[in-house]
Amino acid sequence: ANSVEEQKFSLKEVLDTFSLCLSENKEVYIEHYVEGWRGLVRFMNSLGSVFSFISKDAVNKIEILAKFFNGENGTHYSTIQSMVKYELDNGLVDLAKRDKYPESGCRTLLRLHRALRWLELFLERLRTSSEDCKTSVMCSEAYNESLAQHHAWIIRKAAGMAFCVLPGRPTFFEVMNVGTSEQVVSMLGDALPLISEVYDITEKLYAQHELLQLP
Ligand code: 1PW
Repeated sequence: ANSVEEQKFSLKEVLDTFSLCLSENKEVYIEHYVEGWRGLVRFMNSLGSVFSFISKDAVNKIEILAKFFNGENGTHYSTIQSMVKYELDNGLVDLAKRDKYPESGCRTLLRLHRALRWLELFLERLRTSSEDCKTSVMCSEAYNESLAQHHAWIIRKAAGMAFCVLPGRPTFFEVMNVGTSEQVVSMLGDALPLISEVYDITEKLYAQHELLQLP
């Protein structure tokens, strides 16, 4: 990204990307999902270097999905629905343990999907928080309620340390580059239902196909 783009960065644009994810018949476009994640990564990186260990894994997952999407079987990776069907029909998913397909689209997207729940819970806390609320507390509460359950002890430890040095609520709102705190709150109010819908649709799809515990 050049500096002009960096200047333009606003969390609103990032969250808007997630609203492009849904097709008319409620399928989730992988292209926009991945694009939304790229924006979130830029956001995390702007929070400081402690977050780069967190964003590094997200970047890795984004690149795996982008490779599928741009690859020779890319048409099958147009939506999460088509990806699940294609990979399952062709036996391209390790269901019990990581083996022949350690980096299937399905298991890779599941990691981002779980992290999206964290984001949703965290942003919801931010939205309803008062001025003296601590971002570190909101962030770790959201984490413990969601993603932490899927992480090994060592990762939970490292994540907890990163949360501790999160900037305070005023700085955090500034980094979002949305405007006044009232504007942030209203933007979050608009964006969260969309993120939550994308999350719910993906969750249902994965549950239907018994993919929620993919190794
Ligand atoms: C303040 C903004 C908040 C955005 C939250 C999204 C970030 C989610 C990334 C957490 C990554 C922590 C370190 C990596 C852990 C991986 O082991 C784990 N990956 C994820 C995304 O949870 C599981 O992936 P793996 O090891 O099964 O390939």
